[in-house]
Amino acid sequence: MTAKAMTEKIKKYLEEYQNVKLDIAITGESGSGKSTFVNAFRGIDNRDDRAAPTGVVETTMKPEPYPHPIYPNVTIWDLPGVGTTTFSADQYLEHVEFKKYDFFIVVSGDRFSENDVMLAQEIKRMDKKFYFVRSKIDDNLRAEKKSQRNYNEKNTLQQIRGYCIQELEKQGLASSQVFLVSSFHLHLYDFSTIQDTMEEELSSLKKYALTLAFPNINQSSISKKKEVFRSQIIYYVILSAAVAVVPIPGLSFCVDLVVLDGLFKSYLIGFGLDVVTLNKLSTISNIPLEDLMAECKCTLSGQEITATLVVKFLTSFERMGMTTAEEDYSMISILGDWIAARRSFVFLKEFLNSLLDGLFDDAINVQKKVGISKEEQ
Ligand SMILES: Nc1nc2c(ncn2[C@@H]2O[C@H](COP(=O)(O)OP(=O)(O)OP(=O)(O)O)[C@@H](O)[C@H]2O)c(=O)[nH]1
Ligand SMILES: [Mg+2]
Repeated sequence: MTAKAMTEKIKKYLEEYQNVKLDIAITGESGSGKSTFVNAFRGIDNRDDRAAPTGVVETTMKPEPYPHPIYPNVTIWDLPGVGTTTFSADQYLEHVEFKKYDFFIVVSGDRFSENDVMLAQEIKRMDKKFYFVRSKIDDNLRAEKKSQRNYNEKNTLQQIRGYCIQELEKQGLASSQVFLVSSFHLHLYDFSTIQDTMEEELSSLKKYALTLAFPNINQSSISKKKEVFRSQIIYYVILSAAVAVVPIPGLSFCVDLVVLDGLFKSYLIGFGLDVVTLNKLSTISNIPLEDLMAECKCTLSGQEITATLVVKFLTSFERMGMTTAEEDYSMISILGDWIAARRSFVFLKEFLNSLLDGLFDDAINVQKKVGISKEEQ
């Protein structure tokens, strides 16, 4: 296979991953916190222009699509609660075109209603997945803390969970799993377990979409992103080294800067380390941008990616010591068209792995800084 044919094949393969559609439907009674959950899931504050309207609003009667701001192939749908329509559960599912969703999340801010249960049963009958989310947990814990002398968060959470499961059982839905969530503090309680549970039930393409779109709330969600990026390094190395023709002053070999520029941007955005996200995070958390930047050790974090910066970064990495790998070049059996790329191939592979490690550490440190300050409030 020629280098050109190989790169075409890889581009197609990567595009398939980038374009896979994931549609998540959020439903539940009026006022249960659906729209707030939709926004939180998309990493958007309720006050953001792109946010689903929340609070005292006229309830919409049809599903509203909210594309993920970074990965528009992932859409979170804000559905009207079945109780706010005149439909029965089966009519409702037809009305919202249930077939197009990969799964449903039924949100309740209090107890799960008869409507919620009927809907879940109907979703199950249609061979679709659903998850119960009990929202506004922060409110419950706050109230409980004020009224209980021997307050214990863990016990209170267990009580709420037990109560929800019991209620669902009473209404005919045995062995349901209920996730306790605060849409204002996704890093607390059960939100991260939702990711693990959903992933188990998705195909590898859709799992990929969910991993990238899932908010960066803790070490696990960020680490999953790193693994997704890492699994694709080899393809980007081939893309940027196989047919690279641009000699770069200061670098001992050629690479395709356009490919690397795009890749670096996608890493920064994925880890929440791009300029826009860090600025937003600073505003929401009330932590000065300089303090967030102080958590970042990687030269690229919080920077506008430009060709100049990419070259600067590559040359500094090469200068730092890629000398010992020289002998390893002979190990790579790349023939014909590929000969010219051997050096850049080895370098880029090591470089991208190291970059991901650095960005991962920065993302965790920024997250810790923001997470801790949220809990202190
Ligand atoms: N404390 C707390 N408040 C929440 C949470 N989720 C939602 N709320 C509040 O609950 C109220 C209703 O939230 P919405 O997201 O508008 O609820 P909805 O289900 O979309 O309501 P409708 O569109 O009218 O059906 C708002 O004032 C939210 O701020 C949460 O996790 N914690
Ligand atoms: Mg709403």
